[in-house]
Amino acid sequence: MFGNLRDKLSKTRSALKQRLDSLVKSGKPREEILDDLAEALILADVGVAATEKIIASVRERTSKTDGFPEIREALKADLVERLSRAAAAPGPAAPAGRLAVWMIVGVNGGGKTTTIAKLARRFRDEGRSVGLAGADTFRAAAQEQLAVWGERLGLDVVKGRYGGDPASVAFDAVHHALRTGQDIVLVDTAGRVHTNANLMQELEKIKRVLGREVPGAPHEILLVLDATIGQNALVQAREFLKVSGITGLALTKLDGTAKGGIVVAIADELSLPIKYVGTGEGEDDLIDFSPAAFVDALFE
Ligand SMILES: Nc1nc2c(ncn2[C@@H]2O[C@H](COP(=O)(O)OP(=O)(O)OP(=O)(O)O)[C@@H](O)[C@H]2O)c(=O)[nH]1
Ligand SMILES: [Mg+2]
Repeated sequence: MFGNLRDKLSKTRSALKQRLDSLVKSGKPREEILDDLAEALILADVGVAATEKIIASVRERTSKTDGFPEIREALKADLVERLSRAAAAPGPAAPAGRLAVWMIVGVNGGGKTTTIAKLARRFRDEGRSVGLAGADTFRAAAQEQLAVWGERLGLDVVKGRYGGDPASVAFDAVHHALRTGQDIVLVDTAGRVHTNANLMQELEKIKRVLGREVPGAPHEILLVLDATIGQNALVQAREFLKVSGITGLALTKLDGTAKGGIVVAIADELSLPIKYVGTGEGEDDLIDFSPAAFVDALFE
């Protein structure tokens, strides 16, 4: 899994590595190294705010040395701690032996439906009975896309009518799950409706209906963010934080970007745990996020 992540992060890694390697050879004084390091982090999309904090921390940790290897180790240690703080936030209570309901939210094209397929495949392989709910009724093709995944994975999909009420699809899906003894239902949602305000209202309504029908539901609300859009992912995240009760993040398309530093920016700014990382379009391209493995994969 670690090797896989390392391969998938090759674009980010090689961009960062090039800059760090040139620092090693440069023999520059400490202050210049720290300046260059800040620039490298910003170019990797760590963002200005997080970069300033990281550099301050590296400065403190290495106050007695000029050596680049020490600075590099201090950087790695800071990143692991920074990412771990977000990862350590408490997760949702898992209802043992009862139906679990997860809602997946995020901007259109971010990777919600694909992430649902990946999660479904994983839960199915663990022996859990999984249902899918197509509560994205805004886009005509959305139901079809989920249905294709359902067929491929051999799972029931409760679909809605194009233009229909997404909350009623969620209602139908949980009742189908309760009737058939499913263990977990993954609810796909729209990434775009007529306005953002409508979308947030719609998501709140789905949430409300789920909570009314199943105690404690939704047990997890995963916000899916596309890592390739860099700092815009943060802008999108702030918008979705208007939906109350988001329990964690899934960052997608880490395989396709040279700017994996966005992971650090997101962890630093949002106090939400990064739970999953998407590393491809396939159903098994999903990794549990681990701060240490991520940082190792970046610097290996
Ligand atoms: N390379 C790569 N592509 C991904 C990943 N996750 C999703 N994609 C691709 O991104 C595109 C959009 O993914 P979807 O899952 O349809 O996104 P969505 O959020 O459901 O989009 P809407 O239904 O329009 O709101 C598809 O082409 C996916 O194959 C990933 O981790 N890596
Ligand atoms: Mg979708």
